[in-house]
Amino acid sequence: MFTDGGLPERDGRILEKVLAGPLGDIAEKILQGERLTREEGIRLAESPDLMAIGFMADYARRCRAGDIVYFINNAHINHTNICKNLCRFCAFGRKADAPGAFVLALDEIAAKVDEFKHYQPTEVHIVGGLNPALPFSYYEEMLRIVRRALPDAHIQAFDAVEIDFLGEISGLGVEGVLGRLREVGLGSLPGGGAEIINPAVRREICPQKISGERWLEVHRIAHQMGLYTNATMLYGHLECPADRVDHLLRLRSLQDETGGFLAFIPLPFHSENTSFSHLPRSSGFDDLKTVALARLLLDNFLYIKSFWIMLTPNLAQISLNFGANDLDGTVREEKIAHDAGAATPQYQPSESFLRMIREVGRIPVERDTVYNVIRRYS
Ligand code: V47
Repeated sequence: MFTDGGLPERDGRILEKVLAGPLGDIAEKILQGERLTREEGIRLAESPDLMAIGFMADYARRCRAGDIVYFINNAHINHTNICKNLCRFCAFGRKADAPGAFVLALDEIAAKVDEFKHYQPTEVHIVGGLNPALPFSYYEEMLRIVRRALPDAHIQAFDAVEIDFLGEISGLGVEGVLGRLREVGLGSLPGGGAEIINPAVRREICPQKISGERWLEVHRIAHQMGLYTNATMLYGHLECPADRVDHLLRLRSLQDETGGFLAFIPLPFHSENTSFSHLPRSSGFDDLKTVALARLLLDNFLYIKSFWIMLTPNLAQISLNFGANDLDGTVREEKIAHDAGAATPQYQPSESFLRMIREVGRIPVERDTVYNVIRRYS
């Protein structure tokens, strides 16, 4: 049964309570489809009222993006973990002579992609460290190999930090590199490397990494060239609520300018084997609030993705009621979170996504990277 506002009756009763509570003015703006300010974002980020925030985010999700929840049949490749940046939050990157350092030779990448052929992923997602020993031709050849083996798969590869690095080592600059990589199969950029845009936090957690401004600039260039990208935020380390809000607002501004972001993915910090191993994992409460905050502030993003590998399948499923509408994918092999202590599996079959999505009463859709529908399930 529905009330006049189009909400189920039960939701109407909850709405009344939210409107009468301390976040009522913000809820009113969400109902009117109005944009939230920085101050309102900070009030949400600091509020303990998870249920009210989740209710608003779920409402915003329903209005903006409907009842579909997406997943993708994809495969990840990490070609090297040797990295010159050695970010303090990262357990994956290491020096060339450190135990466990690796580089996949091009024939090893070819063999890996050959294995992928059995399950025909529609996306190959590639990221790695900034390895000074690899020439630009390695990256071009890697994409050629993937494209030759899986001509129909979309290649989402190299985050903005890697693209900036490739621009430097090749002398081609960001635009030159993106142009050359696109010729050999690059389809879009993943959202990694954003961390937290605030330079003071960045100095503590990743002093060698490009600035947040530069990260945004690389995405701006990609968007201007017609390449879609994703955006992430690494949270649960040294940042404060205002840092999260400012980060999201910078993404919102760039999206207003270019419209080139597809999905936003909040990434909960995993601390094992990092310089911050004394920090606990973010709570489930904080994870859900962060998803909801993103849905409420990022009013120009259609897709809020809960990366089940980092969030855990259970929390990722609950997050579907807190603003998320994408669970990412089958993945198959994941090193970045697992090196930092993630205890989730590295693979989930499509059937698991169908179950997770149906259990919360939503409609599962297998998508490709740019959200074309591959199959809508009843
Ligand atoms: O760039 C690194 C983050 C990112 C840790 O675009 C960590 O669809 C948690 O960007 N704990 C890589 N996070 C993963 C990534 C990603 C994942 C899934 C989908 C997409 C997409 C992008 O992971 C890194 C960094 O921001 N990271 N170390 C850590 N210890």
